[in-house]
Amino acid sequence: MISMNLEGKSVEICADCRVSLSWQARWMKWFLVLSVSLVMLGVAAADRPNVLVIYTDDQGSVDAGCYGSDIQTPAIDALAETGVRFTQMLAPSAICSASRAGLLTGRYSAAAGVPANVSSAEGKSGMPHSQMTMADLFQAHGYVTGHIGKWHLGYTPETMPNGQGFDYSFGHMGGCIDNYSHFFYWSGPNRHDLWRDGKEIWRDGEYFGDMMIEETKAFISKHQEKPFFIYWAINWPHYPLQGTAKWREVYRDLPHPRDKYAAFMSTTDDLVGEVVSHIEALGLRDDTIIIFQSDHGHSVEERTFGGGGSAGPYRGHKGNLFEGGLRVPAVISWPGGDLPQGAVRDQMVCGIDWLPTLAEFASVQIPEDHRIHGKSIASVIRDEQAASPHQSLYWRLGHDLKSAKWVVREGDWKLHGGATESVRPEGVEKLTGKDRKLFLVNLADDIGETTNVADSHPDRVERMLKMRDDFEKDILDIAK
Ligand SMILES: [Ca+2]
Repeated sequence: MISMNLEGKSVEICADCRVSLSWQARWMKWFLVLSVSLVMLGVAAADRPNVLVIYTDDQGSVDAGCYGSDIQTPAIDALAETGVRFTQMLAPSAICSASRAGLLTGRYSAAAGVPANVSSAEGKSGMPHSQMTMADLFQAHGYVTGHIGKWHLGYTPETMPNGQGFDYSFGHMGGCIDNYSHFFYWSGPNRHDLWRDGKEIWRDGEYFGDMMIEETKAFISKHQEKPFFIYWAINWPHYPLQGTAKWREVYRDLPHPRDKYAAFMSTTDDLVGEVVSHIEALGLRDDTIIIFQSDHGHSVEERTFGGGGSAGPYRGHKGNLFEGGLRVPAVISWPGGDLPQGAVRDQMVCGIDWLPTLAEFASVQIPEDHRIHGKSIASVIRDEQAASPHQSLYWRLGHDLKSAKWVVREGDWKLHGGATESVRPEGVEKLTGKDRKLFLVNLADDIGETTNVADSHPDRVERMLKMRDDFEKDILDIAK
């Protein structure tokens, strides 16, 4: 059963009845946020900043110029120069759907009902409709909300973007597409996947990057008088690596597959530059909060030729919970918001923190009885001496704890359960059976997570296992 407390009235919805109750559920979700927005009339919608969340796909931990990369990303670097860059921004998960669910709900992805990837097939559900997303929240506070790009959180009317708080949606619903035909890019029989507001559209042969720029710019132009909230989930540099000829030429001497990945990453940066320039040209830059972040670390899958991206000093990659899977390039820039510029923050923060942080910056109140795990990092953004709001964090990747990968962080300590990896850095020992069961590191001593010290710290392992059980209980409690 799902229990919602609405203006003092407790409403319970049978989990199995969610589909048939979809419109009732939608109204209830809306009332949940509306009941708060009514008391927030003191801040007029027009006085609120615009929000643009740019969420790239499979961009490696250090794959941007401002992180010391050899890949040219002038537009992302400019956001860092006009804002705050993070060295320890941890993705809500190490795979696509779960990371997006964590970002959009401010909850641990397992608590958002998406502990793993959801199906890319039409007709299959994804993130439960009952979840309150950033878009629901901002929409209820007078924002016009738009989704551009990748979704990968459900392929039914109520779990597609228009069912999850977005006034407008343009993009693909599954995990990835060929950027010219817009067919799902995976093994087996494939199918077309391009949608506008829940209706399939065909744009044969048109480059998806150009279409995303056109759509994002048009949405901003159309809604420049009203505050807008845009979730621009750029489906790049996720495979297929389809950068432009200009950048392929620039990187032609790099080794395969870094050459193709670098070209695609710089092409991704071109998209960001085009949209930021448009915001500037409209005179909206000071009033627009821009967040730039990757959904998790780089891929080592076959379809990306086994690599191309870089985790820098970190072990791991997409699909595992080593730092190379979780630590992502991340920047916030809001020139009119009196935030530091050209600043760097090393505190432990997480993608689930953006919902409460943006809510604070935009004077959008989260309903008091609505439970999230993210915490506002406004103080960290403003002050390099401020402590992380998190003493601990938790990740579970997989539906069943017994077979899932999970991680508990407590300060610099990190306990892994079920750890696996497809590729490991040169010189690092292969994980043993014992390592795969429990693997303890202190990141202050071992940022590369090379050595399991669980045997030397049995009390700490015990304590962190107890913390895991408590996190799991809390997740179960929210999911009830
Ligand atoms: Ca991804």
